Amino acid sequence: MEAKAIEGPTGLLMGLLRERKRLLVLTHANPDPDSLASAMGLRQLAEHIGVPSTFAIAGRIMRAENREMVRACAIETVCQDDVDFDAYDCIALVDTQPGFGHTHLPADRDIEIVIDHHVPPPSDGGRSGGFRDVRTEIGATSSMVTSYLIEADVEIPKALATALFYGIQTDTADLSRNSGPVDVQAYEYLAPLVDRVALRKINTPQLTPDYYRTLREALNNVRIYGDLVLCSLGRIDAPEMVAEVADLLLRLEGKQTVFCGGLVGSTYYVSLRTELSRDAYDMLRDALDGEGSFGGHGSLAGGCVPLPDSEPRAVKRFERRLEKNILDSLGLEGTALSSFGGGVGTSE
Ligand SMILES: [Mn+2]
Repeated sequence: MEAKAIEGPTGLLMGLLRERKRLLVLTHANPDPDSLASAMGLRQLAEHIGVPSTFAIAGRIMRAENREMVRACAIETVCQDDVDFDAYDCIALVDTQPGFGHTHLPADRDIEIVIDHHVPPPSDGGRSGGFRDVRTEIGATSSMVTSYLIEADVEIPKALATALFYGIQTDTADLSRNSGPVDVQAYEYLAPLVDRVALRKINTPQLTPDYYRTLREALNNVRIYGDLVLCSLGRIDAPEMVAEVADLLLRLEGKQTVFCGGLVGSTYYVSLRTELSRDAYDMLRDALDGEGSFGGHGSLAGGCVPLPDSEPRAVKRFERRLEKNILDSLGLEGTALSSFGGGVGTSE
């Protein structure tokens, strides 16, 4: 009996993969659960077709949850610097697109497969070709990859189901934000396949003393203006920490917007969370005022600015400028400054 032809993006992607010998899967420099799971899922699809593949990452996986995910789901990665790109006749990019600042790609190679849910950058440098599936109405790339696997009738092992499920969970806050029907369908399909014990371990990993030291530092440096919370983490090991602390501070009673920043090497990372009706992307663009690169939508945004001088005084100057831009853009100039302990001055 002849197999039913698969239509839409899944059919196109499978058609392309069938004509390739070896696939290299890449993502952005600081892989998050959605990107890790998407890469793993795409490799499963390639394997189903008989195409061997490799997943390479340019940065490091730092966040404790993500490291536990890599361990618990047995996600195989290699360092992108060690990859011989000529050994692959097909390159895929998941959860990001050519042209994003945090995405490092080999020079002179087309990215044949692009699967993502972020708003495209102003230019991709003419580098994507072949298969491009970018749908901004979808909450997680993992949902898109799951839909390919469902349509292609590929078996999803426990570890992969757990990874994809966690990818959707983290990018959509359990389907509570930025999500649509494709996310719901994938989430419900995966739910019975998930390794619940592994998932709990990923959600509550062991944390290092450094983590608590950074957190203490962060909490000592909270600056509150009205319903806005600003927090400077100083020098940190992992960019993910700014997002994590931002999430934590957004839960502070009566607060609606959080900006959190920290220095990794000589790059200043910022993370923004808001419950206001204004788009987080627009707010971060105003705050950075033309510096660095950034992305986001809805209630979340993040970005980074390479600093020419990362000496403490220069960083302080940069933070003061950022703070002024944020206060200006939110109309909070002159508002009293306070911390957890009460008033400590004004913004002027
Ligand atoms: Mn994502």
